[in-house]
Parts: sequence; structure tokens; C-alpha cells
Amino acid sequence: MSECIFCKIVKGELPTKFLYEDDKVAAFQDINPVAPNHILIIPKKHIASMVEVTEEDTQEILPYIFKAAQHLAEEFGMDKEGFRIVNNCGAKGGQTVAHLHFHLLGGRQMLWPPG
Ligand code: D5M
Repeated sequence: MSECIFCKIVKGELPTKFLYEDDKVAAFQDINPVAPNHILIIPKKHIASMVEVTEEDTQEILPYIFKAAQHLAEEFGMDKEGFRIVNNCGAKGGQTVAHLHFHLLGGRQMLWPPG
């Protein structure tokens, strides 16, 4: 998956400052922020989308996504005021990068329903 832009970020082939990293996941600023805090949390393993997540992934990766989200929410002061986590899946879900990622959004009032 050498053409995957997020795999390139994980491999250090695209200069990107990691805001959080462990063995399983990495997090960095979204290039096109839609909120004062807009961080992408991704698995280091290439998984194309939510529908590709396996039973093994749910055990071995998803806990680390939650851990990263909690850590980042606290670090950026979102734990007290609230935040939103979004996963866009597939064309109608609005997914544009085919590597599983979670948008951690905060720093402003979120609205519902989303667009
Ligand atoms: O979200 C994909 C997101 O990925 C979108 O908000 C832009 C962001 N993006 C794309 N390329 C980069 C790089 N190189 N650095 C940081 N952020 C990036 P989706 O849910 O698929 O629409």
C-alpha cells in the first residue's frame, strides 16, 4: 500500500508532526481543519475503512484508538468541554482517504445533525 498517503505518513515519507504515537496508532493535525482542534487518529496498519476492520483488529487496535483519543482530548483541553469523534466510511459516508481514520474534533460547539 505504498501509494496510501497515511501509510506514507506512518513510514515517515511525508513530513508530519505526530501529536501522539504508540506501537499501534499515530495522530496528527488534519491538513484541512474544520474545528480549532482537528486531529486524525489512525492505525499504523493499513485498513481501508471501517468495514475492513477484523475481529483481531477490534482487539488489537481499537483499544489504542480510544487510548489515543483520551490522551489527546486531555492534552488539548477537550476532556472537560467536550469533543466529537467522527469516522467517515465509504463514498456516502464522505470518506476521501482509504485508510481508516478517526477525526477528533473540538474547540467549538458541535452541531447536530452533521452535514
Ligand atoms: O478525511 C480525510 C482527511 O484527511 C481530510 O480531513 C483531510 C486529511 N488529510 C489528507 N491528507 C492529509 C495529510 N497529508 N496530512 C494531514 N491530513 C490530511 P475523510 O474522512 O476521509 O474525508
